Amino acid sequence: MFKFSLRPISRAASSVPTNSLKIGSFGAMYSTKHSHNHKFIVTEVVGKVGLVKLNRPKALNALCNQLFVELNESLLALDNDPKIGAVVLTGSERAFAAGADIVEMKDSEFVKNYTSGFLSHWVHQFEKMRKPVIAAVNGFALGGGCELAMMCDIIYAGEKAVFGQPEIVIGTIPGAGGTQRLTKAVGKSKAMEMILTGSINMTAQEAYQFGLVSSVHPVDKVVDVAMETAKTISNRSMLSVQMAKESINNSFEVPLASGLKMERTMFHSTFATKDQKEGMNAFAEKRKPAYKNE
Ligand code: CO8
Repeated sequence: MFKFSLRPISRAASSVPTNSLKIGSFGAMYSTKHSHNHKFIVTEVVGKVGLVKLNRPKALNALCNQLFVELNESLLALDNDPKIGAVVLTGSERAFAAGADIVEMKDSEFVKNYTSGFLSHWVHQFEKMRKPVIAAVNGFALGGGCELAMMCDIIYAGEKAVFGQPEIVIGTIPGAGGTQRLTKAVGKSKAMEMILTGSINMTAQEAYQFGLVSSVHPVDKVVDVAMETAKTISNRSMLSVQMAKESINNSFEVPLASGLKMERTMFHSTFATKDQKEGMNAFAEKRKPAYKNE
């Protein structure tokens, strides 16, 4: 069974001092306060934003077990860090992720998959994330890579991004949300077409037209855009952000009346926070709110 230990980013970072680090060719130098290098991911903290980059270039960021162990470790640390408001997840310009590692899983058997809960422990941390995660997708987002992007709360695409669920080509089907989240995002007909043919041909523009991604940007700008959105979110009340995220995600789980009821209860709850008082008083006093996440 998969296990990972929590290593706070800030503590781990002290052994890897980085003043200024350019990741890929984003076109921007990010000042970093913290940095923690794993084998297959690179994590930075920029202000209140955690930036996690998948870093397995030779295999187009194919999602192997070790990569997911590291990703989960990093996400857990960021989710538990009170100084972090949002997370950006990205890959390289060539690939966000080309899917689960086919070589690693090709000899796996049903009994082992079933008893070990294969995949569920990979995605568990994502599904528990309280803080928003924004995907900045360049290049291939295929199979588990497309599913990983769809686990995020917002997706931005670089103009050469390609989305697809090609599992059917290799004799299997999507296993981490492709048949569910993709269908909800793009509708039945498009999801059927993508999943049943396995074609790797949904362009960034098409993904935008179908509502899979929020917007499309030049390749070297998409991470900057994601970082900017993450920064904006990080300056809101974290309480309100997390309640809003929870309420939106709840809409996928429950009938409308239940969703509206939960939303209203959450809305009422915000009036128990100091941040609500601060936000509304700041508006009335024509100043910027200074949230304390209380
Ligand atoms: N697994 C393992 N290795 C991969 C993968 C992969 N998914 N994708 C690419 N690679 C490796 C290639 O084997 C190659 O390695 P090497 O240089 O050692 O031969 C290297 O990456 C570069 O790939 P290519 O030479 O093939 O590069 P091309 O530009 O010619 O083609 C493609 C790029 C089109 C992306 C092609 O590599 C491809 O089709 N890859 C497989 C895509 C795929 O089928 N993905 C779905 C996998 S199944 C899956 O994801 C199930 C989801 C389970 C849930 C996951 C949890 C989130």
